[in-house]
Amino acid sequence: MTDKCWLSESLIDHCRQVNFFVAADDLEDDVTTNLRNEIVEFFHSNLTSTASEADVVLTVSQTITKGFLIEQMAKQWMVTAGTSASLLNGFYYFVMHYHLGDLPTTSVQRPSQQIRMLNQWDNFDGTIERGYAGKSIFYDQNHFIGDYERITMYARLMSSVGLNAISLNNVNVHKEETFFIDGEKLRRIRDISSIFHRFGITTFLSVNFAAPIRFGDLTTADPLDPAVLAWWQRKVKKIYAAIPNFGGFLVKADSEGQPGPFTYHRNHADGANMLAAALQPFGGKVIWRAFVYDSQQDWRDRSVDRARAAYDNFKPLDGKFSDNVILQVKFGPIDFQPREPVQPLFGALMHTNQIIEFQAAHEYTGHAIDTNYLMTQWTQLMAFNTQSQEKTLPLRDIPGQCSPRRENSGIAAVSNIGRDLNWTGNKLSQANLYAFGRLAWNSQISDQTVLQEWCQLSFANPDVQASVSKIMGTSNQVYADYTAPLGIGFMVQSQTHYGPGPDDYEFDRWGTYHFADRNGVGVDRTIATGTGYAGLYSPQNAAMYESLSTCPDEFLLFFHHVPYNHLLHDGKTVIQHIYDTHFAGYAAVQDYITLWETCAGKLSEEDYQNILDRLTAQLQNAREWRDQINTFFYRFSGIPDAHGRKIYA
Ligand code: GCV
Repeated sequence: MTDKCWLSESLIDHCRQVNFFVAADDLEDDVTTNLRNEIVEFFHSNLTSTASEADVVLTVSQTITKGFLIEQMAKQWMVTAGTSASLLNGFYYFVMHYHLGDLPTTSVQRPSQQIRMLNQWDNFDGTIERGYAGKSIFYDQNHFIGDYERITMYARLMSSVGLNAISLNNVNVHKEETFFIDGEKLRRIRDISSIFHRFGITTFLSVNFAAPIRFGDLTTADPLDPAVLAWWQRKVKKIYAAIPNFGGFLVKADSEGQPGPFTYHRNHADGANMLAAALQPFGGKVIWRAFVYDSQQDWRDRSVDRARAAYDNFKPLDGKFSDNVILQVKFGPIDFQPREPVQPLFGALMHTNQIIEFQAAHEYTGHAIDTNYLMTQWTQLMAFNTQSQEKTLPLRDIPGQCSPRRENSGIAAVSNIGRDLNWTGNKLSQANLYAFGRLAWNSQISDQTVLQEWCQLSFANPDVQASVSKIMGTSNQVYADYTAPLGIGFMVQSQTHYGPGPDDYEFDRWGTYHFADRNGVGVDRTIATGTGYAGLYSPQNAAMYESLSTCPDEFLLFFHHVPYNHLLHDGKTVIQHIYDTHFAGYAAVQDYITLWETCAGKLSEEDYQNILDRLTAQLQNAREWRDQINTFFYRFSGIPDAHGRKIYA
């Protein structure tokens, strides 16, 4: 049976005795109908016919503008929201926190981020790009699976944590998916979209910029050619005829082989604005990705720095995008690494709608084999002060404060779910899906608070909750320690992005180098002697990263090339830090296993074994990282471990 994740059986049992009343008057719609259905069918609770009989009264009332209000009045709880979608969010919030027992008598919940989106990287053939939890729940072998029960459960999980948008196919739009925007495929997309709609979630599609050519209708996709705009207008009209509440397009253009406006010597504002013009009459949006870089780089040429690419491409276009275009920018300048500084476009773009992009999928973060609670990293990134010249804002406030149209801003994550019965491959990775929703809704919330919530909702036994919380609480740092010392990044195997491959990328075309040699390691991105990337930040942040004395150690090798005996702020040398973290990483995973084994018999055998198997595989991975990375740097540096531990010379 499919795992219910944090909407567990014990939560459902707890809600069974609660009586609900739903009041929407003339604001009744598909979502309120679905809410009643959820109460009865999923939670097996009762719907009363009058408000006075209910324990909980759920009301749509336009007196509330955003989010929802929960109040305890005499013997009743009142949940009130301005829209049916927010009421549904409020309902799930209520049941989860009722079960947790932490509802205050009055609580106002307003979403921090307006668009709270998951990006599926699912392909029509059923594979998922960078997916580690089985095949797609939507597609298989170029067919729509039609497993509406599964899709409904996914929509429910999303809505329960306040997510409100989804894109249904990979941003790398291959041959078959190009045709999702028309014909029978569009009708099947409509069916999926209507499920999400009932849960207050808006559907988007990733589109192929060269679709007018791929459909065989035109010989060009030039965004300034009126025939191209007319083609998209016709397609968009058909889409809205089928799906009136369609959200719009997500576009990866001129990146890693995807077509885009550069082919026609046009810029990305030309490309995005053309699609935006076609969508505008229907209220649709274009979410345009800033992940544009030269993926044919020559490693010999050190003047090109991939980290600069998004900034160099998009900063000059600030203010040139239409109101219904949103630039979706990865959190860091490279690519979802275990440790990366915040992308300097954040705080520099002042006239462009923005979405911050995270990756819940574990591409560089352990493939859902190694335990990794990503929320730890996300909250650190969200708290980073961009110190922008015009406004001093942490990253979490950038979308809302720096987007000209606040409603066209937010955060997105690449989803980590697949057809595995537990959704995320590793049971513990469910926490990242839950946490992403919580972060999108409340961008101030701490990673520890969310972890406690998730543990208590997901596991009934207090010992298991405590053990999981202990393991996951340190898991993100442990993984970063043994894979990405001091922000170096990209020492993974190039084919899989899992396991050590310290030199795999060093002479490659992807622009991801660490420049380790016998004298030192790291990328000089300073203004004084390097690529100048550090200078893309606000003056305060640029100065902080530029100077060895103020650059945080966790990003030292991202910004500087230093000798192995360079001293970190704690007085340790770089080489000793590398050895220590790699030995400690392995030891930490050993401790995880010892702790986990004390949980045997205290949760379902399936979940126990799933987690044990993953931890066992993680230990093997941590061992490889420890020995290969330590040996790699020992061979270059010739410096022995100060503690005489085994390094395979
Ligand atoms: C969808 C990285 C991944 C690619 C991914 C790309 C992107 O390069 O390795 O699989 O493609 O990011 O975000 O577009």
